[in-house]
Amino acid sequence: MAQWQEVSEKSKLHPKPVGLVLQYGTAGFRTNADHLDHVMFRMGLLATLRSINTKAIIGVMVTASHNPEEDNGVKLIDPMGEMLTPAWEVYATQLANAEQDHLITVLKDLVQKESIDLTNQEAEVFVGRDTRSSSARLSDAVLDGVTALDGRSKDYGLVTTPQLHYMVCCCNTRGGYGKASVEGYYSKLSQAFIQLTKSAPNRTDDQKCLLVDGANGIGALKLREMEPYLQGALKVSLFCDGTGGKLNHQCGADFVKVQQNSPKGIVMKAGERCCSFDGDADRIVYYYSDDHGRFHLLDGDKIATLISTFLKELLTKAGLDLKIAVVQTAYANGSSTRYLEDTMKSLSHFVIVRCAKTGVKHLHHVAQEFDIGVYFEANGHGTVLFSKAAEEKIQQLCDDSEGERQGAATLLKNSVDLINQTVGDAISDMLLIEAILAIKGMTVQQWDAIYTDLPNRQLKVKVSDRRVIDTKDAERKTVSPAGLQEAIDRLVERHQDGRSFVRPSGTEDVVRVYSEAATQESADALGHEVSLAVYRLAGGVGGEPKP
Ligand code: G16
Repeated sequence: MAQWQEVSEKSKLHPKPVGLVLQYGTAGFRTNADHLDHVMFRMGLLATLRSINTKAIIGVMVTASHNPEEDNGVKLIDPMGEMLTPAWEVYATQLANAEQDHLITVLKDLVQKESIDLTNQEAEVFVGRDTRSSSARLSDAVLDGVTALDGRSKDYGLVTTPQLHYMVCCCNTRGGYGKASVEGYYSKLSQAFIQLTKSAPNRTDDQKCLLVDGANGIGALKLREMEPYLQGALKVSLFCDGTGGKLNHQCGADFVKVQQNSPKGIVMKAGERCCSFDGDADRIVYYYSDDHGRFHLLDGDKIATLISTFLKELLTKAGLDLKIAVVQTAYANGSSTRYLEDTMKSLSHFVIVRCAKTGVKHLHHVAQEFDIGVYFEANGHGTVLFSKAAEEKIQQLCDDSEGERQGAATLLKNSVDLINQTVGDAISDMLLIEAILAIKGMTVQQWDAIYTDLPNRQLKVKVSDRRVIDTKDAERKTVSPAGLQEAIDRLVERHQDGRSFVRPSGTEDVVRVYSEAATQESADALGHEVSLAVYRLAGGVGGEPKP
């Protein structure tokens, strides 16, 4: 077929470094940007085939999110704005790793397995990119891949990852989810936010102020663009806005969460509400500094607690019997799980709690099982899903009820409109949190006081091949290498309220170690001891971890 000939010729312009092997990870491919040109071209091919296969628009986002500036990566978006389905992750890995002379065979294999008819088929791919210096040329490589298979493409240029997810969903629902443009996104979210905050009419200017760390990335650009749409309902002071500093360097949600400290150089007044986005604006964490200058972090667990409590209270007021669940990962602080499972129940705010593997794709999937699924990773990546039936019931109640019930139903309806249900979205999450705090008349300190986090620590260990670590039970236990879980169990026993697990990262070449315990000293010691066990039993490199 002439088409294969053309793909083969064009792919030579995007040569694969011989022998390079990459794995589709937690959120797509991710590595140093210099090694990704062929991957991008091939993901353009893959997205085109997926588009034919699903008869829908597919998205390709060029970003390495929280990773350093010199890395890059790609996230693939399925028709309803969700992450690429797992079966196709396997094809993506096969394509990315095929040597040049084997590429067409792998493509033909995929076409045959998925029974894709390439004759007279329409395909369309949306492409977006973050602010990394390598992103423009890498997104050109994606576009080349789409063209090679005669697909159509639309280049959205600089957008946040959640904005591209939103565009894909809007188009595939023929506008049902909203207007597929950045203006459509800004209008939809701003309107919902303005409506919600009307229920909190007496907010002072001080209460409307929020300090936002844009991680020197795309989130900063887009939030600045959005500000006029908010019509003063939120007063944002933006720092790390990309005008000076380096992307994700000593700033951003990942830095703040892992270091448990504020971004370098930020001046926070005591009690001031602050938040940080990550490099592609799909994660958010909040924090403040108290009267004694102590830093307080409100991570994804606190966010999930705030949102699920708010929704549960509204459901009760509206008299709606909808099943609400909170989905967490092994990283969820033990105190948060206890609060959700026990304290909320005792307050008659019963929610179901589930644990999924790391990666929003896993949490999203579990959250879909419920009428309302609130999912958040502790690192601040998450959103809320409403089933179609739940949305219809909420709408019906808005139309048919009156008084307090209608008031609650309207707040629920505006919340549905404010939430980006396709994927975790720092801007949408930020607005929802701000609206909830305003409506409940809550300060950041009062929110923080809902429960007290157990002290915890996250560490990284370098090993020669992180794939030697295999896990089970939503990553809470290791099954290999032999003896590692037993070692962790023995170490955990020595610490009051101790808990620890290890897992290979799917975005960086490291093994992640998590530990928590009754005191910070104990959590730190446990983290170090477990890191040493990983280093010794899983082929550590570069010297033993230091305390
Ligand atoms: C990605 C995923 C998240 C995950 C994070 C870290 O975030 O989307 O779900 O928690 O990586 O994953 P890992 O521990 O496997 O490296 P982002 O914001 O970097 O795209």
